[in-house]
Amino acid sequence: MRHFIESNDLLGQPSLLRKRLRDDGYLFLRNILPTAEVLHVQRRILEYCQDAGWLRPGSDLMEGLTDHPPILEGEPAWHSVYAQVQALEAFHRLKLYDTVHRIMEDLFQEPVFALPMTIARIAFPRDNERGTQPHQDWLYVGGSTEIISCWAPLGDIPEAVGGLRILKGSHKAGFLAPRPAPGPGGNTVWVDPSLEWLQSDYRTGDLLLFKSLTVHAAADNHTPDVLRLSMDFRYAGESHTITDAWLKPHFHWLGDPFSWEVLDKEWRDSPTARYWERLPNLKVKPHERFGRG
Ligand SMILES: O=C(O)CCC(=O)C(=O)O
Repeated sequence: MRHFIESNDLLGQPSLLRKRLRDDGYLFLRNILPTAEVLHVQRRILEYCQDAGWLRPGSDLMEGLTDHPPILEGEPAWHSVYAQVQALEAFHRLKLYDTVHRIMEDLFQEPVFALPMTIARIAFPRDNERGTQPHQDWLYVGGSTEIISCWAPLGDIPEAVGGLRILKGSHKAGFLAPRPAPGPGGNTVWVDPSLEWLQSDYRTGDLLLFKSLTVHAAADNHTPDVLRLSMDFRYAGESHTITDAWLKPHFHWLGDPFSWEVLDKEWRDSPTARYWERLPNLKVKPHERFGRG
């Protein structure tokens, strides 16, 4: 598997950063998110997994080792763990970190905002056939095709554990018709065999950015027992239109507890809560074909 090009050397050179994103459809940046905060979120999520009996008894919490049969996003056994993750202020705060915001302003060349819906992934080993299949985010996100997706490991993710892979240059094929597939999101698309999949090991603090039309997928987890924890969120420039579903929490279609009223009640007064209601120029339209994230 070929590795991502690291783009840290282009930080501070916005036009080169924009050109690389335009050319390759992704940017891979090391050491962007604050390590201590990422590790804090990772620890909390692993505690929820441990309380649910998903971790191997007696193992070190931060190793994230599981001997539990795989549980897929959306299954009933997953709801209560995920509701705790979604109620964590520190989890939602990570996307609002200054450094990320500044990079996005360089890319959009205007004020930017993070879409409120923020997604955590708890991907089990021994479940590769139900991993996230190749897809484009635009199917789920809608709105402007310029919206940028961000994917971040919650803790180190060695190559053997997987993470996300990117089909370099795939954004240039336009929107690809989806067809049903197993795994998160429930859809897949055609993969141009002339294009190359890229991957990397991920370290705490790394950030992978990609375009809404860039095809990406989960990389297989080759370990028998390591959970893969990650988060993904999206940014738009203020002149870009987003869809209303992305103002709501992930899995809001299930109703409570996946509503802001329930999730942010402990941190309703923090700047992380409902920041989008304070943005004067938000352009929102209905999502014509809402898919799950
Ligand atoms: O982490 C995953 O398995 C899926 C992530 C994804 O599809 C995304 O970030 O858009």
